[in-house]
Amino acid sequence: MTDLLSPTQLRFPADTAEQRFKMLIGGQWVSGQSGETFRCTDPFDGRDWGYIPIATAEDVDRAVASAREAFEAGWSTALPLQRAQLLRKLGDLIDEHAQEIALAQVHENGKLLAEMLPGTHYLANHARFCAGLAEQLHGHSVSPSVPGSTVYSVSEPIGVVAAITPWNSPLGLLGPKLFPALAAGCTVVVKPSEVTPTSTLRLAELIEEAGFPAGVVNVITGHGRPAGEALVSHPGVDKVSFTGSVQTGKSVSTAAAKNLARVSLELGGKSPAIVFKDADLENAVHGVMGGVFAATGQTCMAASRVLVESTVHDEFVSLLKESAEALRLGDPLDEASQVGPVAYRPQLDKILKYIQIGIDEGATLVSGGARPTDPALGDGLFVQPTIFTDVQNSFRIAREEIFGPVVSVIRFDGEDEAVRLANDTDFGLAASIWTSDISRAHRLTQRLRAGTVWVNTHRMINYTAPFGGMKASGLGRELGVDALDEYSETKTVWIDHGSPQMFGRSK
Ligand code: TXE
Repeated sequence: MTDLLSPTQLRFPADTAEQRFKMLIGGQWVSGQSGETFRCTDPFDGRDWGYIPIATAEDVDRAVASAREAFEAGWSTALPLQRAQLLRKLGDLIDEHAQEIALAQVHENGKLLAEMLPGTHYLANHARFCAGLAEQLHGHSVSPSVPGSTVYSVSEPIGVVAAITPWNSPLGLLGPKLFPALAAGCTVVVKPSEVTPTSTLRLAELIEEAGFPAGVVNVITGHGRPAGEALVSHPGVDKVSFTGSVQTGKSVSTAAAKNLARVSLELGGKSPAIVFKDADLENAVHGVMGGVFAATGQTCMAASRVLVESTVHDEFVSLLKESAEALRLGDPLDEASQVGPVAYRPQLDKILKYIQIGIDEGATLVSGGARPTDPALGDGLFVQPTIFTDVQNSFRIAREEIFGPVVSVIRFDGEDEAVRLANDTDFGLAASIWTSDISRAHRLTQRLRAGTVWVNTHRMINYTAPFGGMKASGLGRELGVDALDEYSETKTVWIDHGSPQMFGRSK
């Protein structure tokens, strides 16, 4: 599909710059109570496009009230088949409109079209997977240790869900919240990142076209404050599902706790890739490159700490440097590009600041470390793939999430030291082990404190497999069958067979 069109043809037409987007509240497309807007900026060509409404606390109130009404008006008790049919239809519509949905994300955050297009078909498959889950909502039959009762549990939807999403993969990270919530019978208010709101609004049009009843899905746009904060602290919200930074995750969690709303959090990481001397080194280099430089390093599971066994350290670093320097930075619409720009200016500034911190801490800058000078990249928000060696695990560049194409290489000797360094982090999202020793692989998967452990791969994810973090990387699990639990409450039913009551009628 894409190879028929050149990057120039794929750029947004000029009139998109003036497009006025609306929010979806209770089945109505609205501009918001204040009428105020903000703009999106394409990180490759720097062009401002679109006017996006800034939701006020009143807009949030209306969205939550609409979600509650839709929940009670029938969505929570709709037949599983009805919910499944709508999710399947949505999956088909996403496939049909894959190119425009992928393009909207590329213009929002600069991710490669070559990654976003398959990512959009994956999103469609994820919707269909959750359609299947809608028809698999089971309870349990219980055998109580008391006589004369039949006891069973049923799964019921939690209620109104607030879904707060970040900018690095706006729809790829919304699907894991939205689809299982809808499958479970919840209604949803989505607040996408202010950096990437339009792809979510486009998805909302498809949700409407698929035939979801008004109010089942609402989208409000705006910044963390006031829109996001008003939503997560709203007493009408039963569950908050958040993906973003640790700092914001803590404040979201505190706000939700005031209403005793349930919370799940998918936060950051500082995921180690552990390369042993018995690994296929070339394969490990390619895996680490994909782990840390794909998506310009802006992924929660980035292989940002690479632990390499001393005896193969120098060979590994030289292969990594050679491969990193051969990466093609370029227009995200061009199929030949391998690394796109950073999503937005503050993130670029943050990455450059951390590179300076690494230099000041005494790490050795082996490759990259600056913005590229290639005139073909124009003013795009690019940064060179950057490799630091001689990094101590105590350095800030080894402990804090940079969220960019920056990798810290750390030496180790033997399995015990590898495990100690890998687990010596506040985070616990993911880890990868690179080895050809199957026994070692099994031993280490048990010893690593991370929600996902890969062997001889990194950054693999699929809607069938649970994903989430230990320690500061979050709370709860997304994806897989487990995701339904995040949006369900268990109700236990006791049916007495007619035994005498404790304070029964006296004879
Ligand atoms: O995140 P925020 P930002 C990390 C990454 C990045 C850093 C900052 O290290 O450099 O976070 O990114 C909404 N109440 N990750 O500033 O602030 C906000 O509008 C309710 C890791 O974008 O966490 C957006 O929709 N909502 C990560 C969302 O929260 C609030 C993905 C995320 O914003 C809010 C993104 C508030 N008080 C960033 N304040 C990952 N785990 O993949 C903000 N928001």
